[in-house]
Amino acid sequence: MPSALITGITGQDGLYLSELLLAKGYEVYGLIRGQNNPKYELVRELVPDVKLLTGDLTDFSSLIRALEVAKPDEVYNLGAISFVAYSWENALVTSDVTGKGVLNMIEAVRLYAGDDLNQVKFYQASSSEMFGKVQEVPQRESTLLWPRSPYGVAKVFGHYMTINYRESYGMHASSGILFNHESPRRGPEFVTRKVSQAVARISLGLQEDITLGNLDAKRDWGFAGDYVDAMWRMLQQPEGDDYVVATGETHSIRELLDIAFAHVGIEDWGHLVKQDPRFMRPAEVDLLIGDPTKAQEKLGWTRQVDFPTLVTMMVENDLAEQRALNGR
Ligand code: NDP
Ligand code: GDR
Repeated sequence: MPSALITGITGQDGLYLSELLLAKGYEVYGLIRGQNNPKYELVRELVPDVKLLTGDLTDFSSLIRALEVAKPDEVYNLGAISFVAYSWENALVTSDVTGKGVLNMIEAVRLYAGDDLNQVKFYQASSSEMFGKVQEVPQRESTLLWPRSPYGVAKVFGHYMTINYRESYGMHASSGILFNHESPRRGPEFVTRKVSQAVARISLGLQEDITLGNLDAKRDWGFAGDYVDAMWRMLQQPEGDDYVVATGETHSIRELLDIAFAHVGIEDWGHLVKQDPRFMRPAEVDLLIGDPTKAQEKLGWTRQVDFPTLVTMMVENDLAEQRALNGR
């Protein structure tokens, strides 16, 4: 039975990836931080077969200990401070976790694996946010990186460290440059879930309006369940490599609002959406659109869920959740 260690187990991707690996017959270990993590029960409930180990990406010895218990064939480094807006106000801790945390994890893997470095395959969760002020449209593996946030800069560090460990030590280390991916499990601080929750609550009479930032930003949004499959496929290749994972389509926040509101029968949402500079970013990434050709050709990966289906899935989930919470 193959074994995998996942950091970021309590996050959106950690949960989908554990379900995928458990279904494939893996023994799955998840790294969980903190002395009383509020998401512990959620993980226990959704993926009870995952074995949880205590550790933190900023605590090197905890990573070594986790590797010695899990004895993994595959390590998926998904743990990060992942909210871009937060990273301006918390740039140092973002650098420590999202940047240096990658070095801690991959160095721990190198030391743990010893002479047989290829016995442990490593996946790094890199991000389209590294493209930032885009130098090419669509963005591909070779596009020049120009990050626009402390988060993006930290991810660039982790990306190049992963490549460096592959080139320096011959490790099976892959960097997945994933574009935005969403789901009903997305944190409510991210714009898709913020919108799906608000639209559900507005249609049920529980909320009057929603306050957002830049409505003209464009993202290449896919479904998280499809994207964790690409992570797994990368580690099944004969060698580590870098792959862009994206849909190849881009949509604005306005289009997101159009589809979400239309699903609850509201065609004209202008009076329901307010804007506040609080939600604007010091430097914005205006247009992200990825070219997933390499992932399609080399990994045989394709996305299954399109944008309208994703948005309606999220609104439906929030309608059910809000009805249950509020007895409607
Ligand atoms: P989430 O924000 O949902 O999850 C982040 C995870 O990281 C949580 O489990 C969190 O744990 C954990 N974490 C935070 N700090 C630490 C730490 N110091 N030590 C160990 N773990 C820590 O992110 P997603 O699931 O959406 O994303 C997974 C990864 O993919 C992240 O690295 C993200 O940056 C990257 N990514 C995500 C994309 C997306 O669109 N979702 C696109 C491209 C990249 P806790 O619950 O304890 O806070
Ligand atoms: P992003 O996701 O920054 O792309 O990072 P987010 O959903 O936070 O923002 C997407 C775009 O929406 C605009 N926006 C708002 N965003 C939020 N959160 N709240 C608002 O009210 C709002 N109004 C407009 C933003 O300005 C932005 O342009 C996500 C994370 O998962 C990262 O970890 C990951 O690396 C990238 O996706 C790819």
